[in-house]
Amino acid sequence: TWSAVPAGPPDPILGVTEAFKADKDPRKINLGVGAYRDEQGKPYILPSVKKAEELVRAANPDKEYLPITGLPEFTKNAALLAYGADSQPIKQGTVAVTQSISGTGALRIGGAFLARHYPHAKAIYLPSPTWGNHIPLFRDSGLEVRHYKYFNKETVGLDFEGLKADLKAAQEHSIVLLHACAHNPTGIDPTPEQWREISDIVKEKKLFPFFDMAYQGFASGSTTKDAFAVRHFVSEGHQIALAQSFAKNMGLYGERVGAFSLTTADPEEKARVDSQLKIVIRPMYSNPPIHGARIANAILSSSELYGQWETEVKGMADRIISMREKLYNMLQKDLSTPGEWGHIKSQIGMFSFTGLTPPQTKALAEKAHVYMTADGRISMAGLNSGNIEYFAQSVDKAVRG
Ligand code: PLP
Ligand code: TYF
Repeated sequence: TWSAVPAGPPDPILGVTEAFKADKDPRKINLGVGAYRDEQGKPYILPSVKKAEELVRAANPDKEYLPITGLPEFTKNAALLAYGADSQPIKQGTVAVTQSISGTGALRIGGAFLARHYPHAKAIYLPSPTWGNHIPLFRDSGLEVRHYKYFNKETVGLDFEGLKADLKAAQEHSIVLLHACAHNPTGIDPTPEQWREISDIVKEKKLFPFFDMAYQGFASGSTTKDAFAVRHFVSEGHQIALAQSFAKNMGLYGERVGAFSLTTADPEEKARVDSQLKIVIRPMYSNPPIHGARIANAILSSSELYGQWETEVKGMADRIISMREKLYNMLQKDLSTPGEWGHIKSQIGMFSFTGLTPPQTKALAEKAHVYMTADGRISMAGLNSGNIEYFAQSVDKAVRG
């Protein structure tokens, strides 16, 4: 029956982990997948998450099905975290929100909803480059995927002129996907001033902004600062779509906690959109998992746990920032590695786009047992004081060839 099914390629990101696992060298380092590691290189369960989980367990809750759109207290609090208590749609009760299977599931609900109900051309513009999964995800949702310029190879920075030109040339009413903060894979975000300009262009061209916020709190250490772009667009009167993930900022990766929301014109429109979100979700997976949403909600609904969580997110962000500083000093100053390495310090979030070439990343894997994606992206969280020196020396050797 399946004789005509061709073997598919491995996932470019998750495939790196496979290669890492197969390597038996004790010096090996995995900088492929974007998952936080602590100073010992171990997965990190946030103490606030542990406490929240204890609270959930102590309440001895049942395991009944959630409603189609998930745990209502959780989705209310998730929207509040993203939009802020002062936002008009929150105050007016016009945010249509549903729980989702983490950020990926939120994007997919959004893609499916737009493919079915967006009244204009079903084209979505993605930044180039973008998170690899965006492309098949939106294509499989039934949207036509297009691209806008984002990265400037020469400056290892934002190609802001290219971005503006591409958005200005985009077909009116197209959908435009924006990484809310900590752009994956480049680690380069627009400045607040640039976000204001982007918002103006999006308005002028009547584009529909779809924000992917997978790293709120993780970029700067502040959930408020990282929500700037989303909140600015909303305050400028844009209606937006928003995908939220609690994988990184709460370390709830495998629990699959997320939310998808749309801001609507009024409560009556919200009710209609809510009803159609249910109709999109019901035949996909019926209803979302309950445990992680309870944990996230225990944190978001308690001022004490919330405060602790904010400190812990900042701790993760700060450790990554200190690794950037160290790596920059080692390459630029101690080793005088050929090239300019300032971008390692200025980039933000989970990743650094190093500028290493595919042959160099291949050599790093084969000769130094250092694993990263072929585009030269490294997960900064995979570095710690125990392996950063070996990493810097290996990069130095690879660059010198
Ligand atoms: N969007 C971006 C830009 C990401 O980097 C990620 C995870 O790496 C996601 C969405 C979704 O991740 P998850 O489905 O685990 O929340
Ligand atoms: O490292 C990245 O960019 C992500 C990580 O279900 C990831 O691809 C891994 C698994 C998953 C979602 C994201």
